[in-house]
Amino acid sequence: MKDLAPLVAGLSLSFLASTAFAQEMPEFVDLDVDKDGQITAEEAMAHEALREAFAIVDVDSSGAISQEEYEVFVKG
Ligand SMILES: [Ca+2]
Repeated sequence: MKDLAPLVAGLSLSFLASTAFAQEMPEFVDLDVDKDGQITAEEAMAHEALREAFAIVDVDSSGAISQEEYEVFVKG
């Protein structure tokens, strides 16, 4: 089972990294200031990481991030 050690260590590390990242992200409802169910580019300006990733998170290029798109971004 010795051969699995690097793999397990790698998985633990990526789990920790994703957990730390998730903790830095606000809730969807906190970013959706006007509560219309979408985070617009303007609303995304409030969060640096989201602002930078906006085009990637907005998977369907609708110009706004849906709750579903946001969950994918935060939780992977
Ligand atoms: Ca909104």
